[in-house]
Amino acid sequence: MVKHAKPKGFYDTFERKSSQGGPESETTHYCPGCGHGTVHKLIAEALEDFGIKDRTVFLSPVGCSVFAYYYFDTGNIQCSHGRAPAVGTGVIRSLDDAVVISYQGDGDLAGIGTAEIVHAANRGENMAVFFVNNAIYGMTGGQLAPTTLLGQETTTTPLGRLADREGGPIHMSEMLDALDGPAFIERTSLSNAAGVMKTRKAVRKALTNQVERRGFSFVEILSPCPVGWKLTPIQSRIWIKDNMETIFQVKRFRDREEGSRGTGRMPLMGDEELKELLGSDHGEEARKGENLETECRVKIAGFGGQGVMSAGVLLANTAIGEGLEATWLPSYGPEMRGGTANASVVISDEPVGSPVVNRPTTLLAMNGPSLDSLEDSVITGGLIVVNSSLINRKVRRDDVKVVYAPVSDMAAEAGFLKGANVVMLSLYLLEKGVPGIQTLKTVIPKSIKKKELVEVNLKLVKAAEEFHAS
Ligand SMILES: Cc1ncc(C[n+]2csc(CCOP(=O)(O)OP(=O)(O)O)c2C)c(N)n1
Ligand code: SF4
Repeated sequence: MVKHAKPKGFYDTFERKSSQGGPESETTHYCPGCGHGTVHKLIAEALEDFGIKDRTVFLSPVGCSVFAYYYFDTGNIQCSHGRAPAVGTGVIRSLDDAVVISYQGDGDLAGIGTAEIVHAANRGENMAVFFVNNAIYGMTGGQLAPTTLLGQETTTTPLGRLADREGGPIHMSEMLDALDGPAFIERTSLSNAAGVMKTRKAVRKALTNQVERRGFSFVEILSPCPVGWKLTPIQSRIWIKDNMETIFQVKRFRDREEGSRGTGRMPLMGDEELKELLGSDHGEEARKGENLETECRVKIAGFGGQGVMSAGVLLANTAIGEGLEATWLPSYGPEMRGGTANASVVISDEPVGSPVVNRPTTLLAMNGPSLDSLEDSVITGGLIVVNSSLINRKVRRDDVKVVYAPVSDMAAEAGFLKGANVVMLSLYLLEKGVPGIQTLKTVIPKSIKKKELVEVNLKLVKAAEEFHAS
């Protein structure tokens, strides 16, 4: 007996909001005859049969399938248009055991996210990509997509797509097959029951590859959009067979037994490599007796050319050199030089959740405009170090600790004005104690490319030490 039931990869009920304000629904939001429902079911069945739904992270795209997170009982992330392969890269590289599914339409994958999919495939990232190609932008009303057939009428090509005007349809499977990275590439079709069964197999193959860590798998599925095509569901299936399949050849392009050759399968940098890179003992020795009380969120701000970015990199490297977690996030003003710029550095004992610093625990203000714009953002009890060579006023707040230091003058006295950033950074380390100034001294020779500048920078650290001790 064949039993038809909703696979356990789906939620029992789809608790999405009704657009009419009515009750929640057990049905999907897809139009009758839409291929998304079929592909969803094939994936949900495989998740159940393979017992992997609890370790699956499902990436919903922008497009008609944006609401996939209402259906799949998995981890879910809704990604910006076309960016699912980039998000998936982050997920798979940080969660060793995850099964990552990137589910994307043709506007999403072949139009807006062309770069992301090509590079993820080239790197052989360990993810399964299901590319639902319905030759149209379905959600937004049926505009031309990169995969629209020549002559096909869409709302933006009412007289049909012209090669001379819009270019020809992009063949994504063939394009990715030109790369060394992917492990598995197949194009299937939902034109009839046999095609659905082949799609089922390809979906399962891609997910098996995921579980076995074979790298990047790509399944392109020719799929009906009856509403966008202005055809009935049955006419749509016939249209796929007669039109899409003649342009997009249904076949298996690649099935590499040994899996991807890309870097997606390479281990990330381990402790030993980090130690070698940073030349420090990566932790215990340097931090003896020290504890980081809270997450440190540091904003280093000044005008372009003052070295705020490199000070941020040095700070993050110094923290990493002590076995701490650190992120560095640059923010540039509109001008390269003369405009304002700031670097956000987050340092923590734990992995850092976000590199964004809105409420710094410390502000290192290299110039007046930076102090003016960021003074109020510092948390109560925080620290502000002011470059008094360039900032004439005092800090207005009385609920933060303030250190005034003529960092530009100190750097100029040492014969290297550009090194004011290192003086500033050193003062921060001396104030906080963690990461330690000794670690900075080991990081400077590794980080500063121009060897002739190493000595003068170490001299600036010393100047800061003398200032701090005075
Ligand atoms: C950055 C951005 N640009 C444009 C849009 C508008 N938009 C929403 S869905 C969509 C088309 C999606 O088409 P496709 O990927 O083919 O999926 P389908 O709806 O056909 O399944 C577009 C352009 C958006 N939401 N975000
Ligand atoms: S517009 Fe097309 S792709 Fe979107 S739900 Fe309807 S049939 Fe499916």
